[in-house]
Amino acid sequence: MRIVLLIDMDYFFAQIEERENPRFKGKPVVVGADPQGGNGRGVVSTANYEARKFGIHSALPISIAWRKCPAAIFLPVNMDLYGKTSRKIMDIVRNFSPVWEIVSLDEAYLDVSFVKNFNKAGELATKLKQEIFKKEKLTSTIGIGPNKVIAKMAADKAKPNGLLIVRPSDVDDFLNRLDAEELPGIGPKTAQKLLEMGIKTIKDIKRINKKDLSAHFGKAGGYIYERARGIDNAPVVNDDTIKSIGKEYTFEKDTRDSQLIFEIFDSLIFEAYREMRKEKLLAKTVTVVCRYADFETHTKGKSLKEATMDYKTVEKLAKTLLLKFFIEKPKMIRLIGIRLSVI
Ligand code: TTP
Ligand code: MG
Ligand code: MG
Repeated sequence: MRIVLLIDMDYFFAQIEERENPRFKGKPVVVGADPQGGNGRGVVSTANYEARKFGIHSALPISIAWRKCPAAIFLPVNMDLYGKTSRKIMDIVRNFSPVWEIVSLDEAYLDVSFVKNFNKAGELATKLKQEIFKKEKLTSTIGIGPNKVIAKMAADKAKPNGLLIVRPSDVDDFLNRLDAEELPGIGPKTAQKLLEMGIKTIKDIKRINKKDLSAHFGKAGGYIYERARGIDNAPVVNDDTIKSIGKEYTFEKDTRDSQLIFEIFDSLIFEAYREMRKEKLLAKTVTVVCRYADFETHTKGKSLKEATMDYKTVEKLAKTLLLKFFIEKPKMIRLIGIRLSVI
């Protein structure tokens, strides 16, 4: 059984502005393009909940936001500050599970299956919310479910400053009470098409078979079919794990036998290369690791000018790096490894 957690910061850009300027609290705040007295041409990045009461939301033309609430506090986007704050938050988030996936500046998934039950996951979530609030003075919302889609939907329902746990046994009830367009992947266009088919709720979607959904919506139809039933097998994966591939080998006996070492190394390069190919990735950086008999461990890496999938190029660079270890220290070798990374 999987337990997936989704954390999303509340009205992120606007909340940071409130934190920096406490006098904004309780007033409508809109972060985005310059409204220019109603003639501005850009859009709203986000608005705090007070401003949302006036119908102001992300992506709304700033001129319309101005008309809806000219008295709101309109602020420009301070991306440096939001980026810095995001990095600090994500440093906290990553400490709560080894399996994390950052989705955007204010949003991340954690696979917390290791806690074994949903109550414990809830306790972990409360701690995470508290730690972010203590260190960054910002509120967040967390959704917990048996997969990413349910976790995301739970967070959407619990906003702001909330925590909602949807246990596997609650999934059907949870979904049956929602409208079709609340299912991630169903945008306004798809929702409109569904409405024309007489489908308004997620419960209604389940009346249509997979073939018909696919006929209407192509590949998305299959996802809609599964998600309406609470099925989503997508793993929580961080970019680092997927974007680099490493292979290593520990010798049965510590050795300096160059023939043996380079023979093993050949097969490590080949295996890593083959996996890169399978993932359709290009190698940009080659890193070689060497652990000596006394466990002293060193790595040497070098980036190519351009990412490549040319075997000879990768092999040549990897072997040059390994050779350096050989020359540098006359110690016995315990382990060698190679890592190919896309950046
Ligand atoms: P969201 O998490 O979608 O929204 P939010 O944090 O402002 O509000 P909520 O409480 O509903 O989560 O987006 C995070 C930030 O990304 C948001 O503060 C501003 C930025 N953003 C844009 O600049 N444009 C957009 O269209 C959206 C959706 C977000
Ligand atoms: Mg948010
Ligand atoms: Mg978000």
